[in-house]
Amino acid sequence: MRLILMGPPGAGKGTQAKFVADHFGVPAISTGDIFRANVSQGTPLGVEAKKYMDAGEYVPDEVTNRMVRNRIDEPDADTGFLLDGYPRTLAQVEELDGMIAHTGHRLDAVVVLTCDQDELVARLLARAKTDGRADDTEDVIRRRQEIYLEETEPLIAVYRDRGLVHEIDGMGAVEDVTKRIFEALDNIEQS
Ligand code: B4P
Repeated sequence: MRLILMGPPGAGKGTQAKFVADHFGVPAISTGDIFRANVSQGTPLGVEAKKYMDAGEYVPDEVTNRMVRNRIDEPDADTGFLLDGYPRTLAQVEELDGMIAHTGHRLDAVVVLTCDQDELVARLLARAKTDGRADDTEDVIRRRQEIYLEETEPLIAVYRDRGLVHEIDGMGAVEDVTKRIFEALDNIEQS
């Protein structure tokens, strides 16, 4: 199973990714988590990514694409993967198309989590209190929402044209959202 999980910041991508990846027996690959791990270890990639993440901007495509390509080449992704937070730009879509074509497989589905704007902001502000993420301040949250609308939301139409999009209501209890995702995906044909 080769899946993408999309949605605005706060829609529940990271929250749902683990459950969905476990259900299908594939690794959950979160570009945000990989960047954050590099930031906390102080690697050159982390130092580069931190400048963008702290401002709510996207890390440049070249850096992000190289990182995902390396991760997908690892053996645990041979039978599939769930991408959480990638692709986020048109250039990343094209790059991912190339990566998947290279393996002789195809993308099976794109899950788009939807959520009310007020609820998105409330969730991220709540996380700011518990997790202390540098990009969960009100100004940066607003910038992340803006950039999502400009750069990432248009990708949904691209995947919709390919017949891959499953739009899932991300409001309500976490386990209810998970159930909706499973219902949508359990009967799709896998490559
Ligand atoms: P991400 O880590 O992907 O951050 P995110 O969009 O905020 O989503 P996340 O998965 O963390 O949160 P979720 O909605 O699950 O990216 C961070 C940054 O990394 C980006 O801004 C960018 O700078 C960089 N980056 C990442 N990928 C990139 C790419 N491809 N290209 C360029 N740059 C990239 O959860 C939010 C909160 O809501 C949590 O506290 C959770 O507990 C809560 N929640 C979830 N579901 C809920 C529910 N049903 N009810 C109540 N609360 C819920």
